[in-house]
Amino acid sequence: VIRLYGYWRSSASYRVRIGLELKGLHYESVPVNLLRDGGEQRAARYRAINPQGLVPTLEDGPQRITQSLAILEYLEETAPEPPLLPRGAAERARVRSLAQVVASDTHPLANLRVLQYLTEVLGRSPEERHAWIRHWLAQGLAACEALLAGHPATGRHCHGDAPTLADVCLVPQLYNARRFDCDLSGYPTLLRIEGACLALPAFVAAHPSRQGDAVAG
Ligand SMILES: N[C@@H](CCC(=O)N[C@@H](CS)C(=O)NCC(=O)O)C(=O)O
Repeated sequence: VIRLYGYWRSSASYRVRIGLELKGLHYESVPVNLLRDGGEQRAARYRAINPQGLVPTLEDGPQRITQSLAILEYLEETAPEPPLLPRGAAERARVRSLAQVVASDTHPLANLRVLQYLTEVLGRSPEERHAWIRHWLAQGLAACEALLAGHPATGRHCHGDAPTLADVCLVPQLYNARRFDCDLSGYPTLLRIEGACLALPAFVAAHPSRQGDAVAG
């Protein structure tokens, strides 16, 4: 049994759901409510599963894996079809670097705990919090646009005509940027690729709005 501890609106959880769906793997969702009672992810019960106190965590039988990219690489190795990485070393590096622009350098800066620290500990206003989010998301998305637009390896998707780990990271990041009202008009390539992804059933099934713990509004 594969079990995914996650939260409907968490973009790192969303990445893993897309990967599981693309590979056609059946899994059980275990919701961890990031907002209830100061965050279930921080409670001792969940920290026993993931000491970092973050979602997602994947359990595959006796294996327990944290960090969405490590989980996705694990899925790639244990369920290689359809592949989410291209074949050549340089091509794989391109896909991984696109994924890491999002996962390492963009998403962490607008993560819940960072935003809570800005407002609750440093006393920043909601406007300053918003400016922070928009600034860092725009930097990350602009970098993705520059890396993808006009690159010969960019196709219908970030790399060629099938989704890879780069698409798996990009689509949740765009969802996240919309939540925070970011202006996306400067990223036509990203929007085109997002459109191609959202036409695929795996991306539809993994969408936050389709999760059992989703809250309206
Ligand atoms: N690098 C981690 C990031 C995990 C992460 O930051 N998860 C967020 C949700 S997207 C979280 O659990 N936030 C809870 C918090 O900040 O307290 C990964 O890719 O799995």
